[in-house]
Amino acid sequence: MHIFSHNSPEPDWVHGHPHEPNPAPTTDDPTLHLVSSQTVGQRILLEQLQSLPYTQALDCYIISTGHGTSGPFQFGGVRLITLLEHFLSSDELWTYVDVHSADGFGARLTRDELMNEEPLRASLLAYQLDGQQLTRARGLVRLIVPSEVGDALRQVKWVEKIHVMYGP
Ligand SMILES: Nc1nc2c(c(=O)[nH]1)N[C@H]1C(S)=C(S)[C@@H](COP(=O)(O)O)O[C@H]1N2
Ligand SMILES: [Mo]
Repeated sequence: MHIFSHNSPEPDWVHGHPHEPNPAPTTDDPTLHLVSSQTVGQRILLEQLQSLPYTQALDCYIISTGHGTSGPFQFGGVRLITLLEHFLSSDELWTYVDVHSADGFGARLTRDELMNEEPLRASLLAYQLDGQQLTRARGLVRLIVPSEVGDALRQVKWVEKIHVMYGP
């Protein structure tokens, strides 16, 4: 059981990712933690994710600078904005989220970008890959940002914590 600080410093990955992708998750548990300074933290089980509206992202590529491109993949899961709207009250004035993985990786997404995505190119918390359950080894639960086609730095495997942030 992890205790997450509400006032954590800037994550290292905000300034770039010098390292090679990690090959394996650090735990087997796909449970997510939604953390915000304005509400009580919430655990989100895989079954809860699966009960929210299902969305697909077609023609996704994982583009690695080090070891080439893989895909196209069809990922399935829950839109990140859908999850946030479901678990946060509608009067919360959050402005961005930091999505952290169990191995210390992560990506930042703004509310503006999440609200303005095309439905079939939307950022997902993915638990399916090409119609099959995504395995833990392949990243379950994985953040997929279809619009990112540069270096895979937003395609976060093993999402563990979504930190809701306020202000600029
Ligand atoms: N949790 C986590 N996610 C990650 C990384 C990582 O090290 N840890 N590396 C990123 C990088 S640099 C790449 S290239 C891709 C590799 O994805 P793949 O293992 O599906 O090919 O994952 C991205 N997501
Ligand atoms: Mo990479």
